[in-house]
Parts: sequence; structure tokens; C-alpha cells
Amino acid sequence: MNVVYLSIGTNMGDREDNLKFAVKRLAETAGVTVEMVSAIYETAPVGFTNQASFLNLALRLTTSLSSFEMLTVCQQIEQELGRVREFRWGPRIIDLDILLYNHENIETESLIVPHARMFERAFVLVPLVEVSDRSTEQLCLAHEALESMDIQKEGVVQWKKSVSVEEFVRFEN
Ligand code: PH2
Ligand code: MG
Ligand code: MG
Repeated sequence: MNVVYLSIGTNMGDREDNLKFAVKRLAETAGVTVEMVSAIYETAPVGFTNQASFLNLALRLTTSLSSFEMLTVCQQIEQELGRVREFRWGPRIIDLDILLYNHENIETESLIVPHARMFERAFVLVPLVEVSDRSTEQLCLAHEALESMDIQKEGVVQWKKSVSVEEFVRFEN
């Protein structure tokens, strides 16, 4: 089994429904088991700041799928929610990013793991540490980055407490 961490973000439409739909679809995917979902955070936009605030969460899953099959699953869910790619770091209905895939380092045109900017982003690290331990070097780095940078305050505020995966799966839209 492969252990995978994802980050999900949204700042368009009904943001909570978008997150719920995405987690539900992941949980329903053959070969994927969503193990734990973080709380939902409301986060100030990073990169391009003149846009609405985001809701972000992180989750841990186990899967028999390869990293590239996981990427395809993520892209399919983005398509289902009608994501249109406008510009880099711009507003999005949903964004599913693979943060970690086991302890692997992957550098290809379509997929870079660990996610290139994850260690600098509070909106990624705060939810990630909630669903992770220090079992691999990359997770150790994530915990340490969060502790040492004191970036909790950088516009990342808990918006809704963590709930069980079952609660996401029950979601109807
Ligand atoms: N995603 C981005 C760019 N900026 N800012 C926040 N707060 N949350 C995001 O998910 C996010 C972002 C590109 O993927
Ligand atoms: Mg992203
Ligand atoms: Mg993305």
C-alpha cells in the first residue's frame, strides 16, 4: 500500500460543498482509502493576493494506485467540478495537489513530489501536520518548517472542526 498526502483548496462557488464533493469522490475511488481528513481552514490567498479567501484542507489516504494514476484521479475530480484553468495562482473551484507519495521524489513535466512549494505555505502545512506523523523525512521537514517559521498566524484560521471521513461520504449535492 502507498501512503499519499493531498492538499485541497477552493475559492469559488460554494467552497464547503466543493471540498465535500472532492473528498467524497476520492473515498469512492476504487483502490483508494481516505484515512484521515484535517479540519477546514480559511486562508488568505497566496501568490496572487487580489482574490477571494480560500478554504483548504489536507488528507491522508492509502492506495494501490501509482502516483500518476493518483494524479489522473485528482484531475478527473477537478474536471467534474468544472475547473477551468485561467492563470497561475488565480481563483479556482477546486485544486487537488499531491503533496507526498510515500517517501518518493518525483520530478516530471506533469508531477513534482514533494509538492514544490509546500514547505513555504502555511495553508498547506497547518492542515498537513494534523493528519501526519514524522514517519518519513519529508514529514519531519513539514513539522519542523511549521514549528520554526511560526507561520500559523499567516492568515490561516480554522473554519470548521475535523470530521470523520464517513461524514464526507454522506454528503449529497
Ligand atoms: N492555491 C494556490 C495559490 N494560492 N492560496 C491559498 N490561501 N490557498 C490555496 O489553496 C492556494 C493559494 C495555487 O494552487
Ligand atoms: Mg495548488
Ligand atoms: Mg494543482
